[in-house]
Amino acid sequence: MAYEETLALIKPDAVKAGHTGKIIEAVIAAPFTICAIKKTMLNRAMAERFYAVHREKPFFDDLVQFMSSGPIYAMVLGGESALLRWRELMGATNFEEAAEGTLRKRFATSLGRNAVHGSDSLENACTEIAIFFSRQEVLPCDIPS
Ligand code: IDP
Repeated sequence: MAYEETLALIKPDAVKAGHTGKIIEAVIAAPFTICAIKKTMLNRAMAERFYAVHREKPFFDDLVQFMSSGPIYAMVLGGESALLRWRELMGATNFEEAAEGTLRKRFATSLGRNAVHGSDSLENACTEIAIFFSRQEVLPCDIPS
C-alpha cells in the first residue's frame, strides 16, 4: 500500500440536488484526508480540456455542456491507495451497474449524470489536480507537524 492523491469532483447534478454534504460525509467516513477542496465552475473550454480523452465520443458535447452547467466541488483526496478506494466508493460509471451503497448507486440519475468523478490513473490524477489546485493549496496532512 502507498500514500496516493486523487482528484474527486462532485458534479453539477449532485451539487444542484443538494447531495454535497452526504458525499463529503462519505469521504470523511471512508476515510480519506481532504487535502484540498474548492467550489468552482468549469467553463466550456475547461470542461473540453478536462475530458479531452473523450473528444471523439458521441456523448462528448453533452458531457461538456453538463459539466459546465453549474457549480462543482473539486477535492484532492489523500490516503493509502486513495485512487482505487475513491473509485470503489464512487461505483461503476453506469449507476445501474454500481454496487449498493456506492455514491453513484445512491446519487446518479443517468449514465451521464453520475454525481461524482475520480481520476483513473496516478498520472491522470497529477494532471487533473493541477487543473484545479496549485501545489501550495494541497495539504496532505490534517494535523500540521
Ligand atoms: P468514469 O467517470 O467512471 O471514469 P469515463 O468512461 O471516463 O467514466 O466517462 C467520463 C464520464 O462521461 C462519465 O462519468 C459519464 O458522466 C460520462 N459518460 C461516459 N459514458 C457515457 C455514455 O455512454 N453516455 C453518456 N455519458 C457518458
